[in-house]
Amino acid sequence: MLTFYSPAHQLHHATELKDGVLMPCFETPSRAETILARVREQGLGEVLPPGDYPAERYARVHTPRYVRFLEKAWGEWSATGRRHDALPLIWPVRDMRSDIEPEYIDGKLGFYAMDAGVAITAGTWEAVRGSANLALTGMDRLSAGGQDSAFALCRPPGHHAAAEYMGGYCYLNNAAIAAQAGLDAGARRIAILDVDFHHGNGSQSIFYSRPDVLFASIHGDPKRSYPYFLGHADEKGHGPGEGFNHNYPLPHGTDWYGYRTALEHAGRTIATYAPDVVVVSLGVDTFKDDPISHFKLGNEDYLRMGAAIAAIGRPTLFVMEGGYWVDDIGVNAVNVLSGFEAAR
Ligand code: 6XA
Ligand code: ZN
Repeated sequence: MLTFYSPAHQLHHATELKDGVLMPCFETPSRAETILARVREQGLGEVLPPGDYPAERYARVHTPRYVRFLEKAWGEWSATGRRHDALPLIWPVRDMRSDIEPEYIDGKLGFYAMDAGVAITAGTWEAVRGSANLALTGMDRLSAGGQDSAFALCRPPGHHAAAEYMGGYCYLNNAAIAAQAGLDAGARRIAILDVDFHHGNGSQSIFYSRPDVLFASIHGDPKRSYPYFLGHADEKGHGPGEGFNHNYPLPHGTDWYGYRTALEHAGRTIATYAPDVVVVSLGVDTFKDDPISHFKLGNEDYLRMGAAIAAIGRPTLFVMEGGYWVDDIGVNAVNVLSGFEAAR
């Protein structure tokens, strides 16, 4: 399997507000480097750089004003004399206006964010672009034919980012950008299977009213787990998208036996949909030792997860999302890919 990787991710290392305290993000550069090392150690296949793409490609699923904000945010923040990470501190909830973009950067940060887990630093935009370009390059290779799977080693992750907001370490939605690129290259249907511990609220939101991208997510029940405000089982899609959104919220402490049932159901649902490509939002924060998540999967379970994804039987693009127990992140992520290949 081809892996797409770029060192640009190293330009983004940020702080987050967690438990009421400003601290280094759990989402660190060492995550991607550990996965890359494991890809090489296991001889998974060639490691290739991304292509370059114009911002218009991101604006196929994000609004142009949001993409422009991401590009300019650090410049506007640092022009005020601040050199530390830019974090939002006010958010437009419920009946407040979301049509008028504030002019001042402090207003913009809240306007385009869902939480305080998305600091913007001097290198964030370069890293974020690089990450989206990996997903685009992976999808382009699948669309060109001759490859049946690829791995975009994306960092920062993407699945919490919606058309017009960032959140949960995510800025551009890499999986959604790739899915749209697949359609733009001629695919009729794409499925996104999100196996990260956290519900992929951004991916759901982007495609909620569309039948051409089916979204299925297995995650910690939002009644108790981030992102709290989306990811319930009764969210089935809207209008032409009705019936194309499938959420599998599972309780804290879910182990492989509980997880497998949901995964197999999601796999059958996707196989019936017969997509031209499956995009897997690959988070391994379902691991038993993950410091911010609450499932109980073990190292070997990720091999089984890969085999279950292979059973869907479609060309597959893996897009890296979460996973914060760095000691095992390489083994777990590459186990999914090896399990997939062994079962193909
Ligand atoms: C809140 C925790 C964000 C969750 C990030 C994640 N700062 N999403 O792993 O998949
Ligand atoms: Zn996650």
